[in-house]
Amino acid sequence: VGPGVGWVKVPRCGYEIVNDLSLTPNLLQADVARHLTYTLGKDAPNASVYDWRMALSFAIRDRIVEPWFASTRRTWAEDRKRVYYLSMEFLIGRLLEDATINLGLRDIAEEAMAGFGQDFRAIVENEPDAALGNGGLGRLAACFMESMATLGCPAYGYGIRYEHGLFRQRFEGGQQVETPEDWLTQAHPWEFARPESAYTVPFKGQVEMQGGREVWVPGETVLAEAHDTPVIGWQGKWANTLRLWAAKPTTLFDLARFNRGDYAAAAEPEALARTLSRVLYPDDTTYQGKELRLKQEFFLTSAALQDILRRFMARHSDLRDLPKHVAIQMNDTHPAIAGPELIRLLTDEHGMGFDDALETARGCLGYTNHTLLPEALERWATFTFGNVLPRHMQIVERIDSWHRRSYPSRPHYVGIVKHHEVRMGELAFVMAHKVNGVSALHSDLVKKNLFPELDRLHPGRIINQTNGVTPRRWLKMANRPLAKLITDTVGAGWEDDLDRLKGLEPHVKGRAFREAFGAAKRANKVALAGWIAAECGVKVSPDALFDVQIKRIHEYKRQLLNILETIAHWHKIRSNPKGDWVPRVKIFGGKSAPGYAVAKEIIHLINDVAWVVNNDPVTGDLLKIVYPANYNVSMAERLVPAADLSEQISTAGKEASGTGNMKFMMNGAPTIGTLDGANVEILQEVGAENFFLFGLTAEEVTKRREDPEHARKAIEASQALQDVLQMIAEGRFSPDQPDRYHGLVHRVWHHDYFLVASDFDAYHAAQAQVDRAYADRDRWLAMAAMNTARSGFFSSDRTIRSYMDEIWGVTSAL
Ligand code: B1N
Repeated sequence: VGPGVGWVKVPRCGYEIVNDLSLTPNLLQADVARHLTYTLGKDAPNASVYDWRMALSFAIRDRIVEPWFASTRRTWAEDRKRVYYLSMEFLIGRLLEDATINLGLRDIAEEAMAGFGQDFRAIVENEPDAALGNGGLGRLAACFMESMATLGCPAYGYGIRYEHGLFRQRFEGGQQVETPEDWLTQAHPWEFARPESAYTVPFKGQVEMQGGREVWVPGETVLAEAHDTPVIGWQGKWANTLRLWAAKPTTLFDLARFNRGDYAAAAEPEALARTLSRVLYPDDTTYQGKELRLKQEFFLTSAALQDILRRFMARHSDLRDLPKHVAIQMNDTHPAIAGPELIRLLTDEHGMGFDDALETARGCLGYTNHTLLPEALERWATFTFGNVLPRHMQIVERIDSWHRRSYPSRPHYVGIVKHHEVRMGELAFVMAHKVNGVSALHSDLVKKNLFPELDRLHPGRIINQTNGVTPRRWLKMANRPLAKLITDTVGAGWEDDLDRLKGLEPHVKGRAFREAFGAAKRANKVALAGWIAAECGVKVSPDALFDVQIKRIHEYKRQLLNILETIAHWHKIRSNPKGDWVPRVKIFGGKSAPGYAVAKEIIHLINDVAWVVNNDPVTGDLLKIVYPANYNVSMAERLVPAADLSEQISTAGKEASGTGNMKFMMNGAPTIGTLDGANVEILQEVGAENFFLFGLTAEEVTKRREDPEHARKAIEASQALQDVLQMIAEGRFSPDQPDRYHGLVHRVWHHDYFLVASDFDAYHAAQAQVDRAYADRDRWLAMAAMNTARSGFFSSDRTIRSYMDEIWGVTSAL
């Protein structure tokens, strides 16, 4: 059925459908039993947890389909503008429990499964994490999808259906070992394959002049096949689509080559096709100029744009109207080929003039910058770029000269093509009508340091959109004890109106509420302690302070600072074991990029220190260090609700925003942190009395680096740091190989780019302050509760509303 044909208006887009069913456990049980029997072909007595999980997932998915159709129909009927979020990463995690939460079926599902003698938790945990992303950038895309659905913002997410998501991490002798992740070896019950929605994506070849026109004659083609996963919003009022492309071979050129007897070449497209959507690049905030990555980026972008134009043309004929109906957001520069590709489609395929095409494309496109780190800024050698995308190379050069001509007299003009490289940041900037950073501080630095000249040429184009996280997954679902306390205190409705958490503030003054808050936290800590015992073989007390740093391992995030300070703390306890110490559990989680040797060495050190400290009878329960392997979204869902302290200690100016910091705040864990990324705004919201601030500011960092002796001076001024470095250098934590960390210690002394030494004493002092605050339990609980109460700003609903207003020009359909 085409748009508007045979469509009956469904009031409020399926809201009633969900609630009218007033689904009881019995009704849901019937659905589960039906799917178990007829979809899976299993008899209940022989069904495994996997089978039950599949049956329940299909039963829940059935509930999503109606609101999903209703949303699509409504968007067509009202001819609404749609948002297209293009991202190489969607770190969505598990979907089953989240779906039950948003449909209001969480408890009903639990009861229904209990009726079959099945444990709902075990079923939920049987689902593999969909790890189609590295870290914050990918998880942000997933939170945005959920918020767009909640807000009734008509939207598609476009990404790649990687066969293998982010690698699995194991530790062997304390060192990271990577193994492939294989979430798709099991059936994926949430997606619908759409073999009828497939597009040909061309690569390579050459551009020929034919009848006075440039014609791209590709050398290879690949088929992009759509796989749709519905994304349901809070209370099932709206659902959008996450459309992931799988690469399939086209036989277009195979046959010709095959007939010519060129069998190896005939097999080439097939090999290329299979590789294209095979694996996610495991780099986070770094970048390697690999041809396959460029092909993946173009594969995603071209398929998405063809799909977008097809949808537009089904209803409209004048492509100059595209910006009225289409908003395309580029999640970093990874899909920045969207600018030239849209121009190519508009000119080469639809006959529009270049200037009109450029204006039209820019009217649609927005660009989000997520990092200032120079090693993350994509730049492709013109050789590679021109080889893989010869027509786009011409178009990029034309965009560049057009832009240069518009601003002829600028002495500091920054070109898109420079020193035989295509700079994707500049390209994305020029092709976007809005460019945004992801926190107030970061957006400021994007203006001042990253694109100063482009900002002067296009004042007002750069804006800020501070990140956010979805409170449905990160509070309602992950932290049931606290969610219940919040509802009992301020009533329901905070889930999609998070500013209502402010209503907790007056209650924080009452002892009873603080105790209830403490009881919720303790329940989460008891659960985590059980899991840690099982996972790491370490016994930890739920009364100890749970101090958590979970994120990718990166020098700028400074896990090294944390472990060095932990050693100093251990050393101090040992010098006075009878002292009045606050017991602490240091929890680390995170993966290193496989080729990032320095990060891997930090992992090794943390594990080595953990082994020595955990086996030290002198410090005993006063200090434990745990580092569960394979940190991912579902591990974060366990750790965040149980955390007492949130470690956000990056070198100021380096963390664009952070989003973990927001999750901890929401879950009542105060931050120990630097003035970096969104920490600045967290501090502003929560107040200095509820935040442990330390360290150099971004400006001070720049200044400090001018002194080539900064590290030596800082170390010489700090006895504690000297002792720590001495112990490591002597092999105290690596008795089997005493010189193991000589390189690491040498780097702290002589190449301390991220200023670990310069911030050490301030961090050490801030940690002592944390201990004092925690020792006063009542004061601590008030701080923790204030963090939750003042976290409303960090809902991704606020972020998405702002994107809708300031970038996309779309309104809610609800
Ligand atoms: O994006 C997050 C921010 O909260 C983090 O501060 C930021 O580090 C993160 C290349 C990236 N920036 N850049 C990346 C990821 C993969 C890749 O291949 C770069 N990730 C971030 C959300 O805004």
